[in-house]
Amino acid sequence: MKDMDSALSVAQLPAVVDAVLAETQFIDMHTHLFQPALKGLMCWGIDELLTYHYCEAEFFRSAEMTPAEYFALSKAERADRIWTALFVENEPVSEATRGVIAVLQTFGLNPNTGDLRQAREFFSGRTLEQQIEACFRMAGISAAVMTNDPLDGEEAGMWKQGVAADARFPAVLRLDRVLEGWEQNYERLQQEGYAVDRSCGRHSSAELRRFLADWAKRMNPVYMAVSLPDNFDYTGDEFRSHLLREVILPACEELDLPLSLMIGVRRQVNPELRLAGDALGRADLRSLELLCLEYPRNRFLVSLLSRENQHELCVYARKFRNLLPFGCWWFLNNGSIVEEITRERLEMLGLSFIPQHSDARVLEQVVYKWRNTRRTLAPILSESYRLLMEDGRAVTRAAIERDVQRLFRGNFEQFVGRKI
Ligand code: RAT
Ligand code: ZN
Repeated sequence: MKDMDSALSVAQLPAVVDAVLAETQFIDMHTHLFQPALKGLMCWGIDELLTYHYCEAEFFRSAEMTPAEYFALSKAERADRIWTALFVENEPVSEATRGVIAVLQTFGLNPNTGDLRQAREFFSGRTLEQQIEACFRMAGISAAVMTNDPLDGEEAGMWKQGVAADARFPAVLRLDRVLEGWEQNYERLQQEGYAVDRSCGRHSSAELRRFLADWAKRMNPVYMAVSLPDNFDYTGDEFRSHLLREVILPACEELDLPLSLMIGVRRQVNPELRLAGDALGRADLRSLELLCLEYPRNRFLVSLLSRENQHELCVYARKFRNLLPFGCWWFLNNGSIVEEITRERLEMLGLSFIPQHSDARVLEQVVYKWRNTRRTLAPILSESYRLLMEDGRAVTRAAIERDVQRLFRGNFEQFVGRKI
């Protein structure tokens, strides 16, 4: 028998699982990174890493400075303040701050320094292309799926001039400004030649579908996406339910695109903190149930922000094959919680889910975020195979490879109907 096909012993499991996780190129199916052709949108380098809003939220807990004072500073000054408060005057033990240390170490930079001179010098000597190549290689990813907003003036302008596809960065048509900000945005659509009105009646809905079809043609997205609040209620007669029913779901069906629903965010509970000012709440998943039931020809990629919703999500995924749970999103992306959620999903769904996405906003974050994911996942997978072996099944390296491929590539590719 070949090595790949021979049954592993329990003692061999951890090393084989580690190796397979390390060798498999993952698809990062939700990020806020941008392909280089979308000039100036990709964030990278030490100042961006330090001013990541996950770090900013922690900064305001440790520093005297008010948010207003902080946001009046330049980006480099903000990064300096965060470095001093969270990395010099404290040990950076949180997930987000430890991530910065991991990035510095990966690029051979001193993580114990009092200032950012060495790091700044290093990053300013790199090109974006070099950095993409290095980060993808070190993160073990082959693609980072973008988040593309057709109503962001700067980004939309570039798409309209034509952006050549970049296989490393598949696009996603993000609909928050359409679905959550209709009142503020419908006039923009009018200016662009779509005959929509405020109440989005019948003719207007058709025009909005035309808008989505035009953008889908431009971006060739792998899915459409929207984030929704904890109190999202599809069962009632909310305006956003009307838009979903009349516009978004029919458009997704017609264009054969899944819809990603990220539910549970409470935007701007503390507006002073800007991007760091959002919180979360537990959602009522009856709305999700209804969507999956009423739209069997639509496919839903779903991530929920509340830890308390995770078990229910698994139960719903067992009822509806058009629902694919993904990732441990934002406030859930911490080792202890990822571990709990992933165990639960493996126990309830087998291999039919996507364990994680990075949500990276800064290029180098893919390095530490995927390192953390592999580190957390390795013992969980080993333990699942150990139990399986104890219960009588022979497990081979080839089987583990097939499973890891499915979790981190195959499930996504199959759901979006495209090879990435
Ligand atoms: O995780 C984040 O960075 C959040 O600010 C959000 O962008 C969230 O991931 C989202 O996609 O809405
Ligand atoms: Zn995101």
